[in-house]
Amino acid sequence: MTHGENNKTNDLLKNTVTSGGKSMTTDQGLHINDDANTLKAGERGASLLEDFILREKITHFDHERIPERIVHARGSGAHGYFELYEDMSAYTRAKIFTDTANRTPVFVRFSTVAGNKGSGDLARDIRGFAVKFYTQEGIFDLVGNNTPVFFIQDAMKFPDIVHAVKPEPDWEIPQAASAHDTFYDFISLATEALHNHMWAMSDRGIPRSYRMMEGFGIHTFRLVNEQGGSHFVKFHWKPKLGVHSVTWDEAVKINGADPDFHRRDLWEAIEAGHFPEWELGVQIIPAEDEHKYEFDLLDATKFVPEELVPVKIIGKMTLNRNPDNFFAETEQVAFHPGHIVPGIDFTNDPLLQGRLFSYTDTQLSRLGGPNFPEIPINRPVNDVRNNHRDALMRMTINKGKTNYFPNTLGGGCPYLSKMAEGGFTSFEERIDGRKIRDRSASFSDHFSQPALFFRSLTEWEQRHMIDAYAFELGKCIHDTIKQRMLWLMSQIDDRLAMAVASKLGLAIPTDIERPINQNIGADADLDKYEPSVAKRYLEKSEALSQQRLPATTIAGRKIAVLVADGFDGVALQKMKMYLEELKHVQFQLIAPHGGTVRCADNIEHLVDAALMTTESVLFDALYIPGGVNSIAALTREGKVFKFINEALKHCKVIAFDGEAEELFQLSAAKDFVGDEAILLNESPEQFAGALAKHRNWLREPNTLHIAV
Ligand code: HDE
Repeated sequence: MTHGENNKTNDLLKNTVTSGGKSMTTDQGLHINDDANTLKAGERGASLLEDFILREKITHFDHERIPERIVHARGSGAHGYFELYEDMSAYTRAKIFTDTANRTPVFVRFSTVAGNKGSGDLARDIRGFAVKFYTQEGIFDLVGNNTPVFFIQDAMKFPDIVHAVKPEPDWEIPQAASAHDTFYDFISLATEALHNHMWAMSDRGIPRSYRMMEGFGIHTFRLVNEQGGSHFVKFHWKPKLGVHSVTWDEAVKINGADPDFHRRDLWEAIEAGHFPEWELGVQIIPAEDEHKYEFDLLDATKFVPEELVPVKIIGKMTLNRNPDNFFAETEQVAFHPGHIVPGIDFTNDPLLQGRLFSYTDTQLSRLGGPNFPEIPINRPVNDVRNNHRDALMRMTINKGKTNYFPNTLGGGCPYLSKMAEGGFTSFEERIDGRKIRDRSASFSDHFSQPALFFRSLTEWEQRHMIDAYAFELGKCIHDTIKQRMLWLMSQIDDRLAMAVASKLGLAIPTDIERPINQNIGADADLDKYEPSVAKRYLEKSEALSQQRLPATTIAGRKIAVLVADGFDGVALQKMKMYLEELKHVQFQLIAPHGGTVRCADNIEHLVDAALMTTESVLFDALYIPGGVNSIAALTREGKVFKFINEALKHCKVIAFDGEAEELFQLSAAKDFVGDEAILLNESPEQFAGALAKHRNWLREPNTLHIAV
C-alpha cells in the first residue's frame, strides 16, 4: 500500500463507528437505560413532552433521507485502486498517469439514469460509470457512462431530455422506462439524441453485470504535458470479464425475481474475492488533428472509431472492497467532471462546459451546503488548506487568526504553488469569437454514426435492437410519434426501419414535416441545423460489437445445479474441482426443498436455494448431475422444466450428466441436438469454454416455440 492509500483508509476509519461490546448513548453521549418505552404519566398515561430521548431519536429518524440524485439515483459503489502500466509524461504531467510506482485509491459508483433510487437494476437504460481517483494531487473524477456517446450536444437541453424520459408528469408513469410517448416525442424532434438512443436500445442497455460493462469518459478532454503541449484524449474502461448482456425477457423477469441483481452481483463478487478489473485505455489525438475527422471532437454525440485512433491501454483498475455503509459512501459520494488535476484539462464541448456548473450546484440541495467535500468519501487524500470558512455542517476546525489572503499575520499561508511545484494552471487555449447562441454546423450529422453502429453489430445484436425498438415504440400511444421515429430510422438503416415497422404494423412515411430537427432557436438557420444524410466514412467498426470484446476470465459466473436426494455427488465434485477452484465460478445447489439433500453416497449437502425461491434467470448456466432417484424426483417438479426451458430460451449453457439425459429428453432441450452450449456428459473444460462465450446466440432464432 502506498502512502496515499493508507491515508484514505485511515481517513475513513476515523469516522467509522462500530458498536461491538459498547453501551448505547444519546447523540450527546448520555448512557441510555431504556430504549423501548416513552416517558409517560403513569403506565397507561399520556406521553410527556419532556422525553428528550424519544424526541432526539424520532427527530433524527424523521430526517434520515436526503434528496435522491435527479438522475442516476439508483446505483452501487465499491472501493479499489488504479495502477498505471506505463509513464505517459509525453502527454500529461498528471502524476496519476506518470508515476507507475503509485497505486491510486478509487471509489466507483455504477448507476442507471432514469429510475428512482428504489427502481429495478435491469431497466433498459444507459449506465453511469463514475470513478473518483484519490490522487496525491487532489481528486480526479472521471464521470462517464457505459456508452461512448451522449444524448444531447448542448447542456441547455439536459433538463428537457431528462423530463421527457422520467415518468410523465400527470400520472407519474412509467418508472425507470423510456418506453413512453413523452420520451419518443422529444427524441424524434431532437435528432441528435438518436445515436445514444441506439446504444440504449442495443444490448448495452441491459447489461449482465456492472462488472461486464465498458466505461467511457465520452467528452474529448485534454492532456497537457510539462512543457504545456496539449493532446486531445478520450477515456475508455475495458472490463476483463468481457462485455455481456441479458435478453429482454430475462431483464423483465430479473426485475421481479431480484430487483437488486446488479447490486448483489457486484457485492457478492467482491466479498468472494473475485475482484472485478477494468483496463484504462486512451485515444490520444494530436492538437493539430482537431479538424481532421468527419465529425467534430467537441460533439458528445460522436465517438472516435478505434480504427481511426487506436485505444492505448495504460493501466488497470481493481475493485476490491465493498463500502461499510451504503448511505455514508455510495449515497453521499459527490462526483464532478470539474474535479481535475494538473495535466488534465477540458475542451469547449458545450455539454462538458455545462456539466462543470451542474455538479456542484446539485450537491447544494442534495448534500445540504458547500461543505460536502468534507464528507469522508469526498475528501482528498492530500491535505486541504484554503480560506473557505463556516457554512452549514462545517467539520474542519480552522485554527489561527487569518482567513484571508494575502496576509502577513498568518505568515502568508496557505501560500500559492508555482506550476513547477504542482500548482494548477489552465491550458492557454486561444479563444476568439462572437457572443452567440448557436451550434456549429459540424454538429449536424445525426445519422452517420448510428448507421455505422448498426452495421457493426452481429446479426443477433441487430435482432435484439429491432426487438427493443418494436417493444418501446409499441408501448407508445401516438402513431404520429411512432411514424416520425420510423422515418428517422429509415435514414439510419432501411433494414432496421422496415423490421420495426412490420412489427408495429405501420408503414414508414415517405415524407415528413420539416424541419426534421426541431431542437433549434426560433430564428435559427434551418439548413444549418437539418441533419445531413448518412455518410459511410467507415464500413464497420469491430470494437462496437460486444462479441468482439472477449472475456479473459469467467470468475464470479453463477451456475445453478439442480439436485434432489440421490444425486451423483462424484460428478458434481468433478465439475466443482475445475470450475469453482480453478476458474472461480460459483455453484449454487437448487433442490425441491430447503435445508439439505443427500447425494448417492449418502453425504449431506447444504441446499443454497429451494426451487420455489429462485429462478433460472438469476444464473449464467445450468448443470444437472445424474442419479436415478434425484432425476426421478426432479421430473415430478414443474419448476424444473421452467428452469431448463428458460435457460434454453436465453441461450445459456446447459450440461446434463448421466441419468439427467432423461430431463434432456423430456424438456425442450431435445430439439437442440448438436447445439454447442448444450452438453451431454461433457468435460468441465468444455463447460468452462462454453461459459466464456456467455451465450450461444445462434440458438436464439430456433427458440421461438419455447413458451416460458
Ligand atoms: Fe450527469 N449529472 N449531467 N452526465 N451524471 C449527475 O450529479 C448533468 C452527463 C453522469 O454516481 C447529477 O451528483 C448535466 C454526461 C453520471 O453519483 C447532475 C449534464 C455524462 C452521474 C448531473 C449531464 C453524465 C451523473 C445528478 C449535461 C456522461 C452519476 C446527481 C450538461 C459523460 C454520478 C449528481 C454518481 C450525475 C447533471 C450530462 C454522467 C444533476 C447538467 C454527458 C455517471 O448534477
